[in-house]
Amino acid sequence: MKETFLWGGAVAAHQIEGAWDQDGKGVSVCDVLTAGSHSRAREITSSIQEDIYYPNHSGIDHYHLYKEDIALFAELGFKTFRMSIAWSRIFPNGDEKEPNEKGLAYYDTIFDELLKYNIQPVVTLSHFEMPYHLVTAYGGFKNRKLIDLFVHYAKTVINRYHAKINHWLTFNEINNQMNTKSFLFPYTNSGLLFEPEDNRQEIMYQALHHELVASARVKKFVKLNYPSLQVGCMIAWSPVYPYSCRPEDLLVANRVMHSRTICGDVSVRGHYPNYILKEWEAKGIHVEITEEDLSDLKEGTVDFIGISYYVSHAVDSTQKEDTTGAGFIGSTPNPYIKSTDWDWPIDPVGLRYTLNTLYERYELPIFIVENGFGAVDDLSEEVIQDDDRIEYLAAHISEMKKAIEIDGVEVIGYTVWGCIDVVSFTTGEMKKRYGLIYVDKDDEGNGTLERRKKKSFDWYQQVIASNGENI
Ligand code: BGP
Repeated sequence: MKETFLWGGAVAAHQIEGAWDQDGKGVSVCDVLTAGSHSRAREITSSIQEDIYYPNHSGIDHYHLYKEDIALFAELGFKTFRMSIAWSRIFPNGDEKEPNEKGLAYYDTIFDELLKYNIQPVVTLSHFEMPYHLVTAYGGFKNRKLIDLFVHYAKTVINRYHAKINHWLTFNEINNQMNTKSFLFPYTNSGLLFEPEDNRQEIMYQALHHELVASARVKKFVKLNYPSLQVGCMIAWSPVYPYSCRPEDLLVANRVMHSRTICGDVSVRGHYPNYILKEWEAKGIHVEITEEDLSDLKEGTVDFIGISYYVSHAVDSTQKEDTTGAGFIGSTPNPYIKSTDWDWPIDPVGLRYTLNTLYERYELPIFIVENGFGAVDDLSEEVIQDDDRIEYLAAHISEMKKAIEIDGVEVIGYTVWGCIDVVSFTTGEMKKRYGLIYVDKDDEGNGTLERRKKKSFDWYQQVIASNGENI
């Protein structure tokens, strides 16, 4: 492992900061989301209602407790910390000309605190978050105007922080908005709310196109003004396996993988691949793409690929129903792997496979910016004995090392998702914990917010100190 390898942790603004309405921040799409659970989906309320508990309003109060949190990250030995900027702190409604200085100053404070410990911040510009006003007034990213609004926001923060941040990611898990089975991803990724009569796929592809163009324009801006900075895309990359060696299973698996590869193909190669153009033609989907868009995509290709990796899926071409809840026809439980309590398949070898397929396809550096284990912590001992989390992380890191050392894949960093307990994105729960650091807060918002090191804290500290030798 190279000495420059970026070990660290990852979070997103809306899942940790709290202080949802302080210092001029506007309402973000996550601020109107209720709490859900494994079996009950989160809901959107069209306005903030007093008698409802909104988990993202308070997060883990990192907004005020950042010094304590960053000191713990420093103790872990983090080389990097992946975080996001809440767009609604900088432009409360999203369409103002002038930014909110208090929001900008807040992130200066955070970056300076990280840099004090030589922790390099990696910033996601939009991690499932945009000002809610952009949904109600513009309909989210299906509206072409969002490209300019996003680029204006991006230029504002890049101009302000370019000397402090080297690695930038544009949209978190940009491909996940294609999950139209769930309302949550299209809503938080792209600000989309659907009417029953809507052609969801057409709207979704149009919004995705606007995001890909916005992302490319940001990269073009950086290339021109700050050429030493690195801009990456961020893709949720869960591999899809054929359930059997039946050739039809392989074809279905390949087709389902298109929902991952399309974003990589456009962001890295700078143009739409034929398979998607053919799919649109066959389905009668019309996506409005201008000549300028095409040249922006071509000129704004990314420097590296950021991925989140949690799970893998398997598809069986004879199945007509989704039996796993993974969101596509034919997906079926894989008998060779176990799952978490939230039914997320655990597949470390799939990470090695993913890194290989990505590198063979794109030959660009890969940054694993999310990987982690969501579970209920057992509080019966003074130090939380989260051996399952250690086992999960150790297995994935070990497969990543094989990809680097045996297969020759270029991986530049690894950040544990939710290195400190955060509000779960899909469920809004606190009890689905990923942290190496426990936060005393429950699903109703009660708790002292005290931070406690789990057993995995000491373990990961050793992993980093030995540069991945002691796993
Ligand atoms: C990814 C998101 C994160 C994060 C993670 C775990 O999709 O980028 O924001 O939350 O998944 O998901 P959850 O919190 O629902 O367990």
